[in-house]
Amino acid sequence: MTCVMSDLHGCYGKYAKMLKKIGFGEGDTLYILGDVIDRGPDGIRILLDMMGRKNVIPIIGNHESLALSSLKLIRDGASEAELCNKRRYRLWMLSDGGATAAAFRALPKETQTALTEYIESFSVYEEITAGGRRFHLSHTLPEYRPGYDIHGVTLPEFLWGEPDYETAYAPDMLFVTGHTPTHVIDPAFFGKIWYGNNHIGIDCAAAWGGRLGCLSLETMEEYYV
Ligand SMILES: [Mn+2]
Repeated sequence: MTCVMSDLHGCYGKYAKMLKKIGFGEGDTLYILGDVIDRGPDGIRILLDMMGRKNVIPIIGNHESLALSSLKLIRDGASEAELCNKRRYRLWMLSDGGATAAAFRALPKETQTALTEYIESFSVYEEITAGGRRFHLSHTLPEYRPGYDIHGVTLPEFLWGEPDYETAYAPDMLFVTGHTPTHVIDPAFFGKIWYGNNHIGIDCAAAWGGRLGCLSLETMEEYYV
């Protein structure tokens, strides 16, 4: 089974339940489309679990990108006062990064180093074939532009962009994204995976009172916790 989930946002319980529900094993591959950390309490715990699994492929989200420089400062022993002097740290704290920072601070330095290196290894996007279909997997996408070439898109657009869900970006590719909760795309889809115009939105608002969604790319079967 090849499956995708996104925007776990510290919800370790939902993550663990989902792995059990789908019977995730060594022959399976799970792509996680970013925003593992922040908002909920247990983002670091999820990252540590992911790091131990060769068949979990992480893709970077805006929360990991925003946190990374501060995580390195904490690893290198920065005090709270020093961190508060950094704009990116203040922005991270405004983005509900407090629980992530506290959990990271409590780790041994070797684990901190392993985690920052792990985040630096995250893909910007992946393109795969499953069930005879082509999929582009990324945290989000930039607005559509005529002559759009996905391979010319820069990292910030994959982290902070707002996709045009009304527009098919390519005729022969399904674009799977998180970042925007599906009920923002269509209020009728609270807690549900959304499909339209060769887009698939999989952020089912796990940390906003919704659910964690998981999609099998071979069968298009949906799973929820
Ligand atoms: Mn995001």
